[in-house]
Amino acid sequence: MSNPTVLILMGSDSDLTTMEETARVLTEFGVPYEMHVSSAHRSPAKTSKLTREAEGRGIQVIIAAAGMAAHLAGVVAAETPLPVIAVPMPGGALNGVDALYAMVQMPGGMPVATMAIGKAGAKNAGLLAVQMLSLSSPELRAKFVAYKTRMAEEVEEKDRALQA
Ligand code: RP5
Repeated sequence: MSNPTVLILMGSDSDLTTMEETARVLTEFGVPYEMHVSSAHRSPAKTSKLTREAEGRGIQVIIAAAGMAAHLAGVVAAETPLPVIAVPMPGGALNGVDALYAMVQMPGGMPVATMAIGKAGAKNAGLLAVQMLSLSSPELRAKFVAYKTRMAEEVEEKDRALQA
């Protein structure tokens, strides 16, 4: 695979089953990515190094997934000019609502694009990264338009089946 353009970070390997959905989407669109377990709290130096070096390595979008006290996306955004997409992980006492609130409540001046909790959010993080990269890639844009057309056709088929 060519050089990664998307960097996926997750706070724990327990987030992997959810974040495989992001990887699946990027693979489907042929977007090269790199995935690391790196925590804002448990391995701050590693997280900082991966973030600071990302742009110089050709990364264009960073996706950060974390659960509970989910600071990962925020600390990543603090150290890079790249756009950051946040994915709240389910689990913990509040099953992802805690992570959602942590991620969506970034102070003014420090945006992260926060997705839904869990697999839907992980899928959409991949798709939003594709859309961002599409701005400078007509080929990727065409694939995304085809994806949306296919989705509409699937809804149509389901409706036809319901009417039959
Ligand atoms: C967060 O705490 C991780 O992103 C994970 O969602 C959650 C629990 O981590 P583990 O205790 O399973 O490693 O930092």
